[in-house]
Amino acid sequence: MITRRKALTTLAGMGAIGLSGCEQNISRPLYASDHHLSDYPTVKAVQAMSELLAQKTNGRLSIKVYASGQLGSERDTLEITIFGGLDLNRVNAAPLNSIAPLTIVPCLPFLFENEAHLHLALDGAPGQTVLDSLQDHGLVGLCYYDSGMRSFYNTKRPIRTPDDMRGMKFRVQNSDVYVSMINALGADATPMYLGEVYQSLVQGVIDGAENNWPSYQAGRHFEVAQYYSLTRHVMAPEILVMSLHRWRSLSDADQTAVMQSAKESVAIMRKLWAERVTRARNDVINSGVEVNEVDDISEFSSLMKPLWERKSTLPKQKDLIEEILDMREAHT
Ligand code: GTR
Repeated sequence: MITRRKALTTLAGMGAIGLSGCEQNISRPLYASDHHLSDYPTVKAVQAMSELLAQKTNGRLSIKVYASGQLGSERDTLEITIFGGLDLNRVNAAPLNSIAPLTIVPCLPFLFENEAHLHLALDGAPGQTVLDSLQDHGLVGLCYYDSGMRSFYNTKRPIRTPDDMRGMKFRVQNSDVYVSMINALGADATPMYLGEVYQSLVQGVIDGAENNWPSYQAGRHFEVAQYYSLTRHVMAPEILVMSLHRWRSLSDADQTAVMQSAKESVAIMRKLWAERVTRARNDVINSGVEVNEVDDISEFSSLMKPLWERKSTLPKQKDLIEEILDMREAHT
């Protein structure tokens, strides 16, 4: 496992940070972290952003992505990004929950009706409100990337009702929302870094986890957990953040170039994402995984709804939820 100390030593070796954590070298590319392997759409999207950025700045600015979690877990690398040791970080919204409370909203189960609703909300005012809120926490929210719909998978049996989950241990991301969600369904939650899930499934430390098709496939979890049940309970997006510390060191023109390149990479990512979902789904189904639909999803959603109240007590969170719910009608 990559410890925070090891990640910091690596970054110091790269010249990203001095031993004091201060900026040493500004004539290098921007450094970005991503948990996923180098062929994953999020990594490719940031690489595409790098090309756009280089075009806009005559090659002065570009991005080097450290993929495959080389620099550590999303939570650890976020801390490093906040203090300025890393420039960019592509993470899921979930590990931001304990840092910036508005990021809890897009992680709420069954908030988005479908992809069209999600895009409308994230591309519109609610999405911008969440991105803007990151500045109070040492980060600049650049853009969202798609992360599809998360569903449960496990080593034991198909999940058709919450009762089927009883007694099982599910790995979740490091977020209270996810822990509460699993507990509300009557199962046990084990927060864990994604990189440890495969081995934990093999060893029986956990019985299952939840994720979208591409992550279920990319992490090879489908080889061990052969039941994938389409609950589609969460559509928490990926977020590309920049260290506020680094952002402030850029000229206005360079800030604009970074922001525009990030926004332009979103369309590229959406195309890559759609292709990857299709490929991952086909690969997984062809490998013999048992995939099942859930007849009555309200059995799940009704248990998870009380969690909205408990996890979003701030007026700003409540307003955001209302705004997003109002968009449900608008997209039809
Ligand atoms: C993936 C997401 C990762 C990470 C992962 C997880 O879908 O792309 O950023 O959040 O899920 O479950 O840890």
